Amino acid sequence: MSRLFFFTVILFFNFLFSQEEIIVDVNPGIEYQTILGWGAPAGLIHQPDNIIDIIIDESVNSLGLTRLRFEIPRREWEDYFNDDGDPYHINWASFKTNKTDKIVKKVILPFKNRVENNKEPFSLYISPSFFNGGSSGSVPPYLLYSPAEYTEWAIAMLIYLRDKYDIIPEYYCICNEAGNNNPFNPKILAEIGKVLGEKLKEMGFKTKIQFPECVDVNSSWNYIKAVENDYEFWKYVGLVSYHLYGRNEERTNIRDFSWKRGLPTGQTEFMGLNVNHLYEDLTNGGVSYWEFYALLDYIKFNNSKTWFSFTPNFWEIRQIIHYVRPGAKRIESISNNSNLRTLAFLKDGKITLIILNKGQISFPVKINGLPDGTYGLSWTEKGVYQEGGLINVKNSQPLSLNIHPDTILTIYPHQKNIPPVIIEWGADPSFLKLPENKINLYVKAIDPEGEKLEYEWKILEKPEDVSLILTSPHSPKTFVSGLTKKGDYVFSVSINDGKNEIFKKVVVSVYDKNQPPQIFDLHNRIPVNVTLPESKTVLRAGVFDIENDPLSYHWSIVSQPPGANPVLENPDKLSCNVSNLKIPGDYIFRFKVSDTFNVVWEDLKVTVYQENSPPVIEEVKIEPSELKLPLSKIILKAKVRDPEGDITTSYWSIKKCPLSAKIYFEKPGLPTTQVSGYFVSGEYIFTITAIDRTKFTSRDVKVSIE
Ligand SMILES: [Ca+2]
Ligand SMILES: [Ca+2]
Ligand SMILES: [Ca+2]
Ligand SMILES: [Ca+2]
Repeated sequence: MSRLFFFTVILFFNFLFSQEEIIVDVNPGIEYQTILGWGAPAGLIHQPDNIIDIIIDESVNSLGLTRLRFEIPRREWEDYFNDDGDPYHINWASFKTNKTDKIVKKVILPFKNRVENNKEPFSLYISPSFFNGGSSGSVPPYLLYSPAEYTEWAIAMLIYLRDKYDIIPEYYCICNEAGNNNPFNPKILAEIGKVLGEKLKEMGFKTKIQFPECVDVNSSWNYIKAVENDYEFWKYVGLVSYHLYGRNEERTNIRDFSWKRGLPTGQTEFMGLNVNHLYEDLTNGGVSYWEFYALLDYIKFNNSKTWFSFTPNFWEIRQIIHYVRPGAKRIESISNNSNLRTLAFLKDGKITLIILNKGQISFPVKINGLPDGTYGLSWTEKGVYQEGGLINVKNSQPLSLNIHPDTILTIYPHQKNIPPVIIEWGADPSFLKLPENKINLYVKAIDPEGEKLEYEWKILEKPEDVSLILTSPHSPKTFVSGLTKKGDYVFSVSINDGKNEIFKKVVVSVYDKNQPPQIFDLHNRIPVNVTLPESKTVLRAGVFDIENDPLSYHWSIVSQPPGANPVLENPDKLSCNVSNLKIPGDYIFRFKVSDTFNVVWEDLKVTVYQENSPPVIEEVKIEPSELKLPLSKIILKAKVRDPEGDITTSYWSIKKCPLSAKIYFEKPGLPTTQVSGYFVSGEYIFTITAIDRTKFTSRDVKVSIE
């Protein structure tokens, strides 16, 4: 240990007296938020099957992520058609689960198992999207205007996840980015939140509402202010979250408001995240959850998407989140030079300190307030991860270090010998096409204690009757020859620091011919559901080719309703506009892609629905006919009809009533409902909204009680 300390001092010596020393004071007496979880990119699901498990492993075990977001598959779960028009009865046949099952099996369970293997709390939240212009499609009006129907839609998913997979989300966000390209607003969220929140409580779900999750901090703050006095709503809110895509000056307001109400905050989406965002969110935003959205923010794929390396962002952000685990409290740490930012965290009586120097000069630093003990030292300098061995704090002495330019440095409590950290590994090239039959396998690791590492490569799986030669199986890099048959070859490398042994697997696929392109996420949008007189949509596909061959696309019409004459405007593009969909019925479009060696295709059905007219509220009756106090209940009875015979749902709300009256609907989501409670004399206006698949109509019912 003393040898390593000596090494560290020498390492920093050259820089040591270059400038005046900066003082960093760590003060565990002042505590801020508790860290609850670090979130993973929602896009994990879109990665190729053969690489997803490796990405999840690195995301959980190296980067330290513990949280996932699940977007309800909107084009599949109950979507365009309401299940049965009764929000108090789930017609399970209308709730399609293929995609949900795939996401749970491919991402959520493997991720959850890894987090729980580390004895850490896994956390999940649900956040459906309703973008008018997105692949999700717009919100169906029955979800927007009937909080009872929305509640059924959400609860059905929670019941499904619980009963089938034993998964219970911590939070439910009603709309991803409410107000951004969708018709949600603060009042609608609060109305749904109250009904959903009460139902969750009643059914014994621990799930709380995550709110408002707007596109940026300032819009989120406006949403909060719009409903800040609606305490009935706030009692169901468990997390205040925001995205970062616009103006973000109001972070401290959101933080202070939330903390005052005992609520944690979270940053839950931005593409292009770096360590500065994390710092701002942890300090000004006071976040307890911080979440990635784009996988590319920390992973760099090779051209074939068969392998990846880590970006400098991965290592810089890892300097914080790998070491600061759920349950840690952020505590005060102050530097007397604003160019040097610091973060400090307390867990189990031990302190982790992070120093961020994003400037171009190095600084000598003196750190006060670290408890006596042994600390590990690691840093990422110009995007390169490095280990500095161990250092000791004795007799409450300050610790002197030098922070290099463009460096994020972590001083963490060293509690036991730590296994080597793998920086990169893989095969080069990452796959082979016969007759090529040789590759290089490589791994690069460093040990936190600076221990000498030993390597051993092994063959785990190979096709029969193949003999492979590994030229240097005990080196970080080895050449392998003899991959002469097609199939998957699985290698493993063990890395041993004398006390811990870790393993990595490398899978090399050998093909005997060019591989066809893969089509994914074939869909139409803008709009997703076409109802006349709307007569156009956009056909979209995603394609991936492992050899990165130049690709050509072709959309065509396979079948259409009699008399139809749709026009494909740009059939040679990935995204093709189709117009003149003037006849209702099913249109089958074919998307074909060629890499010049292979042609593959998939078909997409687009249904065009007949023109729709809104439901009609034919009559409303009130019982009793004599409305005289004392009165403890009345019954509202509406008769709703739809000209096309669509499934309709309805929702009752109170538009106006005397201030001192306290009344509530027994079943506001049914045409007939009892209204109970405490009535006083005065004027009451009840509103019923009747909703079919695309339209709604409302009627006010005025009642005088004497
Ligand atoms: Ca229903
Ligand atoms: Ca070690
Ligand atoms: Ca190909
Ligand atoms: Ca209708």
